[in-house]
Amino acid sequence: MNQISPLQQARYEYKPKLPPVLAQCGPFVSAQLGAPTQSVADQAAIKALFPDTYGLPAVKFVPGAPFPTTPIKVGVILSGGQAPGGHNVIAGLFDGLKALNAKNELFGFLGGPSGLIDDKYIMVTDELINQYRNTGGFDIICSGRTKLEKTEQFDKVAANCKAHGIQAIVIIGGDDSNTNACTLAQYMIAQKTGVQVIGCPKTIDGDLKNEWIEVSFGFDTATKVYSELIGNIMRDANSARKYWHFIKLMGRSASHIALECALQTHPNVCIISEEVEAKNMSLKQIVDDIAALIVKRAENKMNYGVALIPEGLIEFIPEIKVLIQELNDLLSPEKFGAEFEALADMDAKIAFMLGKLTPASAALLDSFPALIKAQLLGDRDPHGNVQVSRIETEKLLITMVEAKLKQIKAETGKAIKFSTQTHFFGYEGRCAAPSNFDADYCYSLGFTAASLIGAGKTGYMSSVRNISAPAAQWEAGGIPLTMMMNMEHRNGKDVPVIRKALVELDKKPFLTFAANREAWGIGQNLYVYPGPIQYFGPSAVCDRVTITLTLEHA
Ligand code: FBP
Repeated sequence: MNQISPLQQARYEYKPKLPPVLAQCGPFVSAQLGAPTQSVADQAAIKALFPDTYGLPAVKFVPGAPFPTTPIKVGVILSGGQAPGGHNVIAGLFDGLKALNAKNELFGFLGGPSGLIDDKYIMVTDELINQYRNTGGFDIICSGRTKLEKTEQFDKVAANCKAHGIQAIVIIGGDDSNTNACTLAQYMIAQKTGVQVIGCPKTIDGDLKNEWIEVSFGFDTATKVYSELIGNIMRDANSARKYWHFIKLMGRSASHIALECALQTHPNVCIISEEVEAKNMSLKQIVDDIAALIVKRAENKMNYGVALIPEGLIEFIPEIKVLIQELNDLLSPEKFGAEFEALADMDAKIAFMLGKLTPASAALLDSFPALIKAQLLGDRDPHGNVQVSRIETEKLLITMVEAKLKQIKAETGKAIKFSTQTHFFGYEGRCAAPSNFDADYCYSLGFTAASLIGAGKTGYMSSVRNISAPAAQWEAGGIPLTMMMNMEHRNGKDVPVIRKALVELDKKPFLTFAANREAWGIGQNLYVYPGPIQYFGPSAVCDRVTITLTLEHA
């Protein structure tokens, strides 16, 4: 039985595009060095913590004389949540390493950082990688969320590298994983191991970006998949004209995904968490605004609509943020964690917490439907924190809007029909077959990582720039990991971390949305139906980049 779909079979033939410098010279390029860099903030503290990698210059690859290389061994891991294109990063890395020296070897450590620590790996070979070219998923070596941050873990990694003769590690991950890559690079220099560490920017959330990293890979494909699904739902809403669809979209913290999908599809409502925080909006205000729009549309005989809700919203609503902080604190092992866990059932747990929270937070928790209370008090993450992504914000909003509409009816006699459907789009897009953009970008990131290794660099993130233009105009190079760092207060301590890029309210993507949302809110026939990702056909359809990237670099 043929287990490969016809599309996957055809995608094996796709040849990802490279920035011209790599397409012409392969990994035999010269590293043109820029001026010394500094971290985005807290320069003195970051410099003290990363004395050997701080201030390194950014690197741009230019054509250079071939340099002879002796064979090297390299390890690679995929870290954190899946993002379309991860396999192509490994393919680009593999091809780049083999172009440097056909005897180079690539170790694929299994299951994320834990594979590197526990020395679980497979060898990446031609035969293996060829089965995964241009495919979605991380299943070639799988991923994991173990945090690689303790010295004992670094000691094990160094010992494993020494045992195998590995001279470089490539960490494909988001902001946290690349923060750890930065610490590991400093450790490897301080311990004189000679092991280079290179990062690659991954996450569908799109929140690992800056001047040098224009987007993290996977954002393009994931938002195209979600926009297709949203468009399909919009068409259904516009056909049946009887439901309001509340759609929660992944994005652990930042609202880039919701914003991009709104720009692609023109929903009636899209909440942007960063705006909620900036305007200090309460949950009640958000609900009142949605209810007001529902009433307005109903008055125009439109008892239907589509609302996009970012997954991270709950943590940006000021009073809920306080409640969550209090819960995290009260449920810590130092406070009442054990006592709370020992309670017989959820009712007892809720009563216990209501007695411990401040009056304002207790009143807020008590006002939530039972389902949300249980989700707020349910399983914690490995750090003991509330798992906000499991909270069904879309259902909470619907319940509160229903209550508001009842109140309106009681006050005005106006009965508003409000029938709902809920959706959560996240996993549907994380392992999709990469768009042409992500296939090209990821392959280029991996190939650039091989070139950085060839050029002897460590403590760098692979950087491919000018990516809103066709690949023939892309540039390749590296950015020091320390450049993206600042100090943040986490779990009671000041720690160095890569700064997360949230939606900026004074930049074109948000401003474009803000200028149009009122019209989209009350409009009829303003929905856009993007349809599925196209892999073959006219370039205007197949190679289109996200609206966010286009607007940011217009
Ligand atoms: P990364 O930041 O690790 O790329 O993960 C992104 C993400 O998809 C978020 O959007 C989401 O909140 C989270 O992962 C869910 O992760 P999990 O499936 O491990 O619960």
